[in-house]
Amino acid sequence: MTWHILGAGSLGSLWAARLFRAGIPIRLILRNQTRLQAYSAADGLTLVEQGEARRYPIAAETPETPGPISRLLVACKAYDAEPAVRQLAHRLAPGAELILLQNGLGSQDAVAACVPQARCILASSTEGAFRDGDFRVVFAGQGFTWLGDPKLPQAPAWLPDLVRADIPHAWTPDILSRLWRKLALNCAINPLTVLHDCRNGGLSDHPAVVAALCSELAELLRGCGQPETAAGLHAEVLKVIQATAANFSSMHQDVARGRRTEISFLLGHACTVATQLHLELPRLQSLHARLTDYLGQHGLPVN
Ligand code: NAD
Ligand code: KPL
Repeated sequence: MTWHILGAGSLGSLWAARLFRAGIPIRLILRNQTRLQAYSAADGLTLVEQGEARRYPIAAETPETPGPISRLLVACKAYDAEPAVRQLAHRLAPGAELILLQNGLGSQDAVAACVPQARCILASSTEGAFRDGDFRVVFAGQGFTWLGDPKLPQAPAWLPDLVRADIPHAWTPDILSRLWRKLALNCAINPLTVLHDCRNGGLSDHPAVVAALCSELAELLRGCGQPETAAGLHAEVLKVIQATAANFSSMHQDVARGRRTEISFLLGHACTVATQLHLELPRLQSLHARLTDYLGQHGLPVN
């Protein structure tokens, strides 16, 4: 069965190249005719691994191309996922499955609500990729992808495709815990690196602030029914700060490049859920307000 890949950016291209070279039928869905023409001119998608670039002539189309879609990998940013899927809703075949690669939380529910006829499988990935040219992606960091469906524990039939394509992954009955854990890590680290304009390791100079944030995030996690993630959060955040000390967080990189962040699906989502649960988390709320101000002052969207 053909995989359609919506979004030929960093992660979408990384998945596309590996599926394609494993002989699995795939088609890229690009935004419009202009992007399709640019893609044709580029003669395919280029993936750079360990300094070596290879081009893959993967078939591509636009959302307007007719034909049913049974398996859709949604590889857009969280803020683009719902509108991008909405324009394909009429093409989804009965029993269609969507794999949602978005970081954070909130976008997955929005997508599921606009295509109630489809099964939505959620993913949480620690793989790293970035674009260094049009339709050219660098595989920057080996990682792992957790996949799961909070509504249905049964694994999908296509997992062997990922084995063939050498995409490190596992099916988990508890994907929401994985997503909450990553969201909490991102909330404890990324906004502070933006506000202090520092690498992750720079947060070692602010131990009390990190500890206080972790305490509020742990309260939020307990409120969301994630007590195990809450218990180890502070220690894990310190471990990640140390292990990634030399790196700039993804949010810092977005801001430095003048790109829209996924704030609404990370810190924004955490604050929204806290309000829904009637939790008072003043440090989290104040961090959100400071980050929002900062983004606004730098001419970036605040949602
Ligand atoms: P990206 O910006 O590199 O790619 C997104 C692509 O989606 C872009 O090419 C964009 O043009 C395309 N797109 C948006 N709307 C579209 C539409 N309507 N039709 C067709 N294409 C459309 O983003 P990314 O870095 O690949 O991130 C995707 C998601 O994966 C994010 O939520 C991110 O947080 C998560 N993630 C990324 C990485 C990484 O290393 N890049 C790692 C883990 C998780
Ligand atoms: O995922 C991250 C990011 O930069 O987005 C880490 C490295 C965990 C920092 O929060």
